[in-house]
Amino acid sequence: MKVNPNYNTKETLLALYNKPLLELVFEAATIHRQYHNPREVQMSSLLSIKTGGCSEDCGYCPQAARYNTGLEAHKLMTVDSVIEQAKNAKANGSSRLCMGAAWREVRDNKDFDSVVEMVQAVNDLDMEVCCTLGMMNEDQAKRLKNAGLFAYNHNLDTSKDYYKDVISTREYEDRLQTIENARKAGITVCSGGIIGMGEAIEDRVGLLMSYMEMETPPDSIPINALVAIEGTPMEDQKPIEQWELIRMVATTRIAFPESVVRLSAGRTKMSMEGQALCFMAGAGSIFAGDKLLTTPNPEFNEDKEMFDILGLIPKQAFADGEKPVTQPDPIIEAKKEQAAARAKELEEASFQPRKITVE
Ligand code: SAM
Ligand code: DTB
Ligand code: SF4
Repeated sequence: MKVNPNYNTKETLLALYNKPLLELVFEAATIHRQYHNPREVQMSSLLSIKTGGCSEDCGYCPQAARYNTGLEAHKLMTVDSVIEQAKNAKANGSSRLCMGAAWREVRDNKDFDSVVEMVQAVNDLDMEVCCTLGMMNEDQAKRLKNAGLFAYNHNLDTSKDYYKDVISTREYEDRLQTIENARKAGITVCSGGIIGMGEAIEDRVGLLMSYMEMETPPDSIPINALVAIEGTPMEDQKPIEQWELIRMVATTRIAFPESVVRLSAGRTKMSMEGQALCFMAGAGSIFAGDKLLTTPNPEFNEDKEMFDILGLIPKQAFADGEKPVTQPDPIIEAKKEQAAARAKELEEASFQPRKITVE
């Protein structure tokens, strides 16, 4: 993954962001066509596998336990229901499934074992599997990779400077470390941010600078507009204009020509023309399906109609990288062996001929 050397400083990136809008879109569209098929757009579906009750204080998030957002918390979904949802997403054209958990971090417990099984099962459906589970260490990343994980989503959300105004329960550095752990395990990195949280333009550019400074920038960069949720500290944030989202997509496209830019949360508030400008300016992916994690998103049907009108085609799975091979997971295999041994014991016990004593 390479970066654009013409825009690798704060000053040059800021000047780019502030270019006359149509000039910016034109430059982005030109670069997009050099590196990507402009008709192809990846459809990625989100699935909240564990909802709400999160211990973190992310100021935008409906799932933080400390805010009264009226969201109903749910424990981890079963592997079978995840498979059902994945099949439905695939049938509707999605080539990637991103499973999100309202966790601060991954813990080595039964729930994580189930997530590993979910990754194996969805990879077996020939879909790209992505997870967003909070912070994780290197061993956990390796275990997910071994299960067939294609991508890990872990957003930096905003600039390093503005981060402390948004979240106090973790450091920017923690996020960078998790991204590094995913990368080291050979998992592709999906990392981006949110605009409309009250940040300055410099913070939007600062977010992009954080990716510029990485050894390798993210393979995909989601650009979200804040979904202002009642009960969170950001409930009163004024909605951004769609032009700002177009500007951010275009700037990201130009700065990271090889990465996939994902037009993420905020599409329900955009017109089809606004989205069209984003695709023109290099958005190569969307979240598809009537729900993001907990908030509404355009229906599959609406997006199908938009794709038809704009002449877009859904991107095939693994067009940008080989399908990971699912390897047996030692912990799950050991559990299966234990369960089989226990079942055998029970079976043998129930076949013991009963002693009949004749009086
Ligand atoms: N708990 C994990 C974490 O924080 O990395 C994964 C789930 S978290 C909900 C995933 C991402 O969703 C966040 O990093 C944030 O960028 C995005 N997000 C959450 N709430 C949002 C909102 N109200 N508007 C826009 N994006 C939001
Ligand atoms: C990303 O950048 N946006 C997605 C995904 N990665 C995990 C999440 C958006 C969440 C919007 C609020 C919600 O639906 O809860
Ligand atoms: Fe929401 Fe993730 Fe923050 Fe938890 S860690 S509050 S789920 S964004």
